[in-house]
Amino acid sequence: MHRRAFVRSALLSLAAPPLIELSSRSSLGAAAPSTAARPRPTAAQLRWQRDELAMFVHFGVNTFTDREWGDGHEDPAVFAPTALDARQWARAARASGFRAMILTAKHHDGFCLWPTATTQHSVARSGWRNGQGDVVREFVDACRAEGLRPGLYLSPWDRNNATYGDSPRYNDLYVEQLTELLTRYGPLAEIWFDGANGEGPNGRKQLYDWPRFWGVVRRLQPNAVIFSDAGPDVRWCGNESGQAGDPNWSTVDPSIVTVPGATGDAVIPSLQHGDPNGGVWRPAEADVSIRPGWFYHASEDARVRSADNLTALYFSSVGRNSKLLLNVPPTRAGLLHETDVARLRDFRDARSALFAEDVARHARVRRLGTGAQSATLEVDLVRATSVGVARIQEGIARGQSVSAFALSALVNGSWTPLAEGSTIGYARLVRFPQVVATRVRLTTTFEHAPSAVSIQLFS
Ligand code: FUL
Repeated sequence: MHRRAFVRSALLSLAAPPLIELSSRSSLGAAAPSTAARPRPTAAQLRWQRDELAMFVHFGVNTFTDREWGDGHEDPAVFAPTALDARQWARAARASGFRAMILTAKHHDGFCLWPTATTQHSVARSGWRNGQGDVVREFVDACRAEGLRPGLYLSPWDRNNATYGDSPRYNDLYVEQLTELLTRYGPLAEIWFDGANGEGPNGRKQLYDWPRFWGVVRRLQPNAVIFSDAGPDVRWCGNESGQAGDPNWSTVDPSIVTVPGATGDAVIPSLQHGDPNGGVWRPAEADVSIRPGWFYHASEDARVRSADNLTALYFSSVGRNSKLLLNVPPTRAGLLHETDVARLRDFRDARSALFAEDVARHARVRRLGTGAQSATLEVDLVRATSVGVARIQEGIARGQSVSAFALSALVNGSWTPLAEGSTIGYARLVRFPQVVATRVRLTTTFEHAPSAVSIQLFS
């Protein structure tokens, strides 16, 4: 099969609607507690989650100075990609099953990848494309051409700008930068507000006007989700290693992390786990790089994650009710490195092989009783079938409720535990030692009103 057709069919099977439905109590006619007051995702949050995979693109002066955090004193002339091709980034992303991509329009060094009117510290002062270039434009165009949803990262921390630390003036400038990005490039899917702020004891202390920044995004890009430690739409998962929490609730108590970069003992646990009784829907995004650094360093060419490693990340992010934001940094040429592209392809092939065929798709399903707080469904595979992976999903459009699950299988006439865990949410991916089973049972415990749960099984 032609590679592209093969990828498409694999993705369709990944995205196929759940085949086994464990209906909510209300549809069984029982008196179900109302779910009306429970937080639910907005349409934009649902779309964000269904992307499953987004590619992060860290690119800027650091690419050329071999640094991770530029100090803001870089000469714009150092920005000199020799063969920049954003279409190559987007093609690699799409071919590997990614559905969105986020570019660092400005990192902490303050260098802007678009010709901004707000500062001289931008591509307009570089020799790239004779100072006429616009990386953001090329990025957004490439995303659209490849059917990916574009998003932008605009670092609040700015080590170059003279107004930084003069809080009202810098906030005005930051709003101008945001406004340029939000008005020039068409619809954006996600705006990424980084919580990093490395101001030292003698550094200039900036007081950010978060409500104003978020308000500007809402007004100019109402369909974009806003990411930060404090959301408001999508929260950081609390680490940069692609590990969503377990449990991972998409609801949070918004009084714990109120601003990006907030500190305190309760912050990381709240980002990692959310709160089953939280009053706000704010799912977690798991960001991580395919290399040790966020920016490209030739010295890391032999340290690109393997397909197995990436697949493990997929299980610890998408498979734990999160979304994987995987950084793949362009080289000084302005291209994704061939090793990284090959690993992305291997990652796609590994997923296609793992999720090739849902062996439960023709199975008979029985409900073995639905209590107020738990339910069991039994999948009759009819004949002995190898099973080693399960994909369990909750109908999150109506909220999240499962707090525990257990999987078991009928193997050679006896029921054998396969796996157990906590939350499900959008998706829970479970791997267990392969068994040859004739039946599989899934028992779920609900924290709130029962929700619709579905399962797919793979060998
Ligand atoms: C961090 C930054 O300091 C890193 O450079 C990188 O951008 C990462 C995604 O977020 O906070």
